[in-house]
Amino acid sequence: MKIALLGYSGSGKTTIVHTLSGKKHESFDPLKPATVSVKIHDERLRRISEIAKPQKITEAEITFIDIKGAAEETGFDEKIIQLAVNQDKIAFVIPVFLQERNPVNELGSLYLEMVYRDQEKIQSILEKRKQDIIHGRRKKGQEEEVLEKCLFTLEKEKILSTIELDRQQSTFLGSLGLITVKKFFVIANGSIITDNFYEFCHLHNLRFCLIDAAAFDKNQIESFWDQFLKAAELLRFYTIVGKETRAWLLSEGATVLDAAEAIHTDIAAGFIRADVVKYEDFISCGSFSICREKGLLRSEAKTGIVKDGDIIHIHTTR
Ligand SMILES: Nc1nc2c(ncn2[C@@H]2O[C@H](COP(=O)(O)OP(=O)(O)O)[C@@H](O)[C@H]2O)c(=O)[nH]1
Ligand SMILES: [Mg+2]
Repeated sequence: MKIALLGYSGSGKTTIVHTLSGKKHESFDPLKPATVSVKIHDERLRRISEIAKPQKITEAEITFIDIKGAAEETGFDEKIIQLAVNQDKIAFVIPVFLQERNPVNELGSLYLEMVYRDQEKIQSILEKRKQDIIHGRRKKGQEEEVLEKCLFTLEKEKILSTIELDRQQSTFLGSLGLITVKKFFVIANGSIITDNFYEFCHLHNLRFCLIDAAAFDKNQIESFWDQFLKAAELLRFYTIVGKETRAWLLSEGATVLDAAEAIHTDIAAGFIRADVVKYEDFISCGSFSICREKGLLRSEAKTGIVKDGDIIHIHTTR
């Protein structure tokens, strides 16, 4: 799971990654950002492993892309934006620890910068397509309608992830390199969030988490990751296979087939069904078979929705 950190210079991106990974890194080439993988400290995985007694325990991992910040006055270079677009998720990093910076204004600027960037991009795509239609090289179709709808949304200063799209429409918009198609979330760097910051996030449907990166209390790591994953709309599921217990990440709303896909494409291809047990039930019963006897095991077809904490055993044809 690759997460791009996007924020103006000095917002604390590098400090956050350093705090979470324990590794020093710095990239001097803006187009080759530092890429740092961090294992997610996971108390549930530890407790599952106490019962399963595996030889190997594998935590889920987040890869942070520490993208070089820009000054708020100049904004981000197009190539930098493209770097962010190419990752799975984008987090806005906003400093709330500095007296001299106004977090709401800074978040507003970053948000609007992305809105205006997509607006310009769609305007130029539409302009080109209009010329093609005028000169008979293209017929007006559904794609132009979607683009008009997007432009309308952006003109209202709303991001494109707020539009309901079918699969075909999202594939089409995804192919255009638009940034606001991706859902953003916010990492507030500091210890306190003001009411107006909270309200801004709420109004714009932005989930957020808080990290005091420079004075991080290691005892808070578990609750930080819980907050972070909720903000990023991610959940964790677990597998106990052979001699390994392992935690995995999935996007909220993903299916057991998506879970199988995350493990291995072969497992998804041979998918028959999945046995699923809730984390709490597994801990109280002590095994899958007791969960089954107590009626606490659900058998899911491909479309079953995975919930945070599910322990999943996938049956395959191979
Ligand atoms: N007090 C305080 N200082 C911080 C915090 N996060 C970053 N800093 C300081 O702010 C400066 C910029 O941070 P850096 O991580 O380099 O920002 P970047 O440009 O976004 O990568 C550095 O001097 C950090 O030590 C924080 O949470 N609290
Ligand atoms: Mg930095």
